[in-house]
Formats: sequence, C-alpha cells, structure tokens
Amino acid sequence: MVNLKEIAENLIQGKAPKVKELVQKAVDEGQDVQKILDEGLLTGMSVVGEKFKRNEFYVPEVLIAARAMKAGMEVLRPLLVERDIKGAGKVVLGTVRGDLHDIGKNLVGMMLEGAGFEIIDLGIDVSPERFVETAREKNADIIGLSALLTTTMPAMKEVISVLEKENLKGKIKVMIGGAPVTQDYADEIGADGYAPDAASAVDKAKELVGEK
Ligand code: B1M
Repeated sequence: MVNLKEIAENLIQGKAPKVKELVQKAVDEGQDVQKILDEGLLTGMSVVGEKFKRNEFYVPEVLIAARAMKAGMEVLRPLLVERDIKGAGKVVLGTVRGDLHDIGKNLVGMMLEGAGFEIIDLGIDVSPERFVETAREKNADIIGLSALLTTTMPAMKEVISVLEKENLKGKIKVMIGGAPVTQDYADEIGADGYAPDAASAVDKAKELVGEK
C-alpha cells in the first residue's frame, strides 16, 4: 500500500516521475482519489509554500515541485472529471492579469468539469477584457477568477468593472478564489461568489447557476 506521505515527500523534492508513479500505484490499489489529492499532493504543496515563505526554497525549487504536482494531477484528472453529468453550466475560468499561478485554478477546473460544467480555460495572466469578451461570446454562466498574489487581487475588481460597463453584471456571475482571497474581499468588490477550495467551488457554481 502506498503511503500518501511518500507522495508528499517526493513532491517536495520535485521528483515528478516518482510522484506520478506513486499516484498511479495508489489509484491502482483503490485508494480514495480525494485522499490521494489531499494527503499526498496538496499536503506536499503546502509544505513547499511554507518553505518558500521561510526562504528555505526559492522559485526554481517551487517550480520543480509544481511540475511534480502537475505530474500527479495528470493521473488524477480523468478520475476527478469522470463523474461527467453534462450541462450543469458554462464557466470561463482563468488566473487574473499579472498572475502566473495555475495549479489551484486547474484543480478548480477539473472539479467543475467532474460536476458537469463546461470549462473554457483561458489560462494565466488573463486581461479583464478577455474574460468578459469570451464569456459574452460563449454565452457563459460564470466567470471564475483565480488570484494567488495580493498584488493581483485588484484585477478581479477590474473584471467586475468591465462587466458593469458592458451591462453584464448579474447576467454573468463572477466567482473568485485563491489563497489570499476571502469572502470579505468578494463582498467588497461585488463578486457574486467566493470559494475557499475546489470542492466548495463546485457547490458555489451550482448555487450561482441556480440563481440565474
Ligand atoms: Co508563488 N507565491 N510566486 N509561485 N507560490 C505564493 C502564492 C506565496 C503565498 C508564497 C509565499 O510567499 N508563501 C506568495 C504570495 C504572497 C502574497 O502575495 N501574499 C508567492 C509569490 C510571492 C510568488 C512570486 C512573486 C515569487 C517571486 O518571483 N519572487 C512569483 C509571482 C509570479 C506571478 O504570478 N507573477 C511566484 C511564482 C511562483 C511559481 C511560478 C514558482 C509557482 C507557480 C507554478 C504554477 O502555478 N504553475 C509558485 C507556487 C507554486 C506558489 C505556492 C508555493 C503554491 C501555490 C499552489 O499551487 N498551491 C504558493 C504558496 C501557497 O499558496 N502556500 C505561492 C496549491 C493550490 C492547489 O492551491 O492555488 O491556493 P491554491 O488553490 C486552491 C484554493 O486557493 C482555491 O482552490 C484551490 C484548490 O483547493 N482556489 C479557487 C484557487 N483558485 C480558485 C478559483 C475559484 C475558487 C477557488 O473560483 C474561480
């Protein structure tokens, strides 16, 4: 039986092939997918974050660990999205302008996809105008914004301003999230919803589509 701590350890050390192998093994053994994600990959990534904060890790180490995280997520992706109940709604998703963090955003996308949402993922460093234009063109229900830096959070407010200018506020809902983001911040900028993690993002997205 794979010890999930071993997955976390290898992720911290940035050993992508090993992480992928162990995650695959844990899946094959029938271990719970959510547990593999939480106790293996996410636990490892949170240690990386702590080390980064204490200057024990620098950007290259974090990038290598992020690559290992992605390798593990590749294995879990089909399992997280397989629930596939189509037609829950359409979400334009992305990381806001100036921000290059995409691991959490990708996880949110996978979980939403698993819950039957159609995801249009615009990637990272996305301008407010592009979010709104795409959502309008694709007739999306929700714009999902991710920000990991306190310095990029104001870009979320800009998306809402563009929606207001285009008279789309309320018609296209805005859901926000990311480590520094809070419900208070969502209230402050007039976002329709906030979710602290990927699982709650699914609940919140369903709620927002239901309100329309
Ligand atoms: Co960055 N970084 N980083 N980094 N990085 C943080 C965010 C930081 C907290 C680290 C620290 O100091 N402890 C810090 C921000 C400080 C601040 O603003 N307060 C920081 C910094 C400073 C920086 C740079 C400025 C460093 C530098 O260059 N000096 C730089 C900025 C680059 C830029 O964006 N312009 C930078 C760069 C990087 C890397 C490129 C090296 C890499 C990103 C790789 C990648 O994403 N492809 C990286 C990483 C990996 C991190 C940490 C270590 C981990 C982030 C992560 O992936 N977490 C991070 C420390 C930390 O957060 N502990 C850190 C795992 C992920 C699953 O969680 O993204 O929170 P998270 O997503 C969660 C929830 O937040 C939520 O659900 C997800 C799943 O549960 N969620 C949503 C996220 N989006 C959502 C959207 C929703 C709903 C929920 O609705 C739409």
